[in-house]
Amino acid sequence: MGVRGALALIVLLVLCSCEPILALPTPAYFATYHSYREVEGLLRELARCGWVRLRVIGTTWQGRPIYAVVVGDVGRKPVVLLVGLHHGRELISAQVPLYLAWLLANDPEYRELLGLYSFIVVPVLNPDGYEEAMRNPWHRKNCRPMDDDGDGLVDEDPPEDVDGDGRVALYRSGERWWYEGVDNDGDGRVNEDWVGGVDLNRNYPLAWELGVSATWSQIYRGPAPLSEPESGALASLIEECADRLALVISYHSGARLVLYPWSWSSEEPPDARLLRELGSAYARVAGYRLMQSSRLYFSFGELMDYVYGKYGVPALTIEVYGWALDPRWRMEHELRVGNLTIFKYAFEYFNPSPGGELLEVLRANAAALRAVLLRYAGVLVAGAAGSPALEPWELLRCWRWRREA
Ligand SMILES: [Ca+2]
Ligand SMILES: [Ca+2]
Ligand SMILES: [Ca+2]
Ligand SMILES: [Ca+2]
Ligand SMILES: [Zn+2]
Repeated sequence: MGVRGALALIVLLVLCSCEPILALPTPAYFATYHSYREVEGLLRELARCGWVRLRVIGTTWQGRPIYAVVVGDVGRKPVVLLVGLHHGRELISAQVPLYLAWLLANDPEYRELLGLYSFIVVPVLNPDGYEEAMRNPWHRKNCRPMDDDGDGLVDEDPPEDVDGDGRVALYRSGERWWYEGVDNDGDGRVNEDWVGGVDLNRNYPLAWELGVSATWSQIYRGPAPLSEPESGALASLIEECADRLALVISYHSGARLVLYPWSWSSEEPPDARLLRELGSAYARVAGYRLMQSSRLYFSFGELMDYVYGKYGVPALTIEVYGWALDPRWRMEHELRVGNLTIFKYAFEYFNPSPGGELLEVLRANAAALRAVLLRYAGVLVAGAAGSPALEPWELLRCWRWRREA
């Protein structure tokens, strides 16, 4: 055995001899993105904490389990539901709830929240889309097998990284735009039948009928409301705990915004004042802008509208990162060759770079959620119909936290 071998053996022995009961990762784990398999490993590790349970709430088209991390006493405490990754390419929207689940398992400041609330965290609602986005950073929808061009072949021609630079470029020339790729099936068209799919955040039953019915569209609503295993699983989970829900947050990326209902209408929601208060408290701490969702753009059959519209539960959509509202960034990241424009930064458009930038987004969102939950504990807990009234000592704690927050 060489010096290296001996060293490895020593490291191994040390690791084995002092292996903790829980092998929870450190914050550094969250500074990079992980495959879905690695995410599953993390979730299993979290579930070894006494106050954390792991549930499989459904199975995707490609057979991947969809997990819910259940933290604290969901039977007694009002439930805060956190949902990430409706859209494959928005990897950061999974990282935020994963990080929060880890904090709730690990960090005393966040575990303290379990005195007031319980949490259900669905960090990756669209695991197939998550994995597909590793190949094609433009991938948004789920992976329901679909023959978009009606040639009898399913998902046969997605974009690909032809020049091997690790990116899938978007080309534009005048009015015409297209993605990097080859004609996989030799039908004379390039990238005409991507993997999947349905836009899961257009598949919920509220105002679904107003959504886009063209199957090739990035915002295709699906053949029926809740037609997809992913959205169906989440809807069942919500139905199960609806009478105890205190707050629902749906994480996305593409911009830096806090959005409140409605998405489908420019009307004010009945609880506009409360929703704006919650939203602006979050926005202030995280450094985002607050806006009614429909002011960004209209969307139909979307989760936040569904939970707020059907159950009256306060719900927010947080766009945690992205450059959609910054045309200058986009221009700076485009390459111009004659009248051809090439854009290669899909990943960076939706996701912070690994390292400090990524950790900063996670920390800002964790602090913002904690601040909102403490500051508005009184109203959120009381609002969770069917949840038992707070004990006097709990109210006292609310009051103390309110002053801190
Ligand atoms: Ca086809
Ligand atoms: Ca397809
Ligand atoms: Ca083709
Ligand atoms: Ca084809
Ligand atoms: Zn999204």
